[in-house]
Amino acid sequence: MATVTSAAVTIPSFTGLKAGATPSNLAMQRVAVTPAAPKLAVKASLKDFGVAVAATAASAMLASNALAIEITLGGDDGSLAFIPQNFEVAAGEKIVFTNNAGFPHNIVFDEDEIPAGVDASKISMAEEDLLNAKGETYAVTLTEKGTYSFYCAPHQGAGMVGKVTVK
Ligand SMILES: [Cu+2]
Repeated sequence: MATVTSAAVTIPSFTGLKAGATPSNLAMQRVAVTPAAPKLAVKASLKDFGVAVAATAASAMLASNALAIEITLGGDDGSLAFIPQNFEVAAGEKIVFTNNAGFPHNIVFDEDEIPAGVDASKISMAEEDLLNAKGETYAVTLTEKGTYSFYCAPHQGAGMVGKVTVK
């Protein structure tokens, strides 16, 4: 567990991506169980293991070719929000939304605020589908560059909206 976690969270740090991203489905499932761990683990692993671990993680990343960023649904303070609310990803990078607090949540892309030619229904959860338990995830990969707005259907009125820029 410790080995997988430190390797997983070292990768985004090494590549300059945001803390919380992980390289594989396996690692993502483990991270989802402990959503508070990644940022701390990134600092600790780099400090403790330094360049050797980063180099190993980079090799694993190239082999798996699966970057990912994790977005938390609902703050520990009870806030109804995507955390972070605004973020950037590379085209083709997996975005994993992880249920944390204040659920049920879901992720619906606004058909009027996504790049032309992108089908909102193919990247969104259905409005009636909900993440009902802590640690549940919804993953989406965006390949068209541009800005995408999305919201949580149950909490849109409470301001649970977000924006991702695909570069
Ligand atoms: Cu919500």
